[in-house]
Amino acid sequence: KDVIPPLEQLMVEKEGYLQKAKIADGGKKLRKNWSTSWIVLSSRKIEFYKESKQQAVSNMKAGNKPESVDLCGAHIEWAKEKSSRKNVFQITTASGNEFLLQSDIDFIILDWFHAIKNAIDRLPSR
Ligand code: I3S
Repeated sequence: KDVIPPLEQLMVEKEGYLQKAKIADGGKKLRKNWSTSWIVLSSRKIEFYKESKQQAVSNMKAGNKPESVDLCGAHIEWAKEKSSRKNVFQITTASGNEFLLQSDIDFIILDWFHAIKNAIDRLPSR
């Protein structure tokens, strides 16, 4: 029998391109490597797609899953000191994954910061 996921989990709140660098995995530091990522925010998670949305859809058909970030218990903060780039913030997950997100365009990064912060604040902190 198929399990139908709750509607709220399917609702995309925001999506678009940002620069992304994963800098830690499970608390273990990683070498910073910026790349463009298609970011999809829904109420409980963020998904990072490596390619364009169109590419992502065909990748998904091939059974490839995007990198998914559980926002429950996550933190978001501006991270000026973590990069020479402007407009960088960091998301740290409860599992110790750390991501930097960046855009040169001020209003774009501000919109993302507030959208993700609101999503985190609405969730139980665990
Ligand atoms: O924090 P870092 O180590 O200065 O970050 C830079 C490096 O990740 C660099 O790559 P290499 O480790 O291969 O040299 C990147 O090209 C830079 O973009 C990183 O610095 P910024 O300031 O752009 O985050």
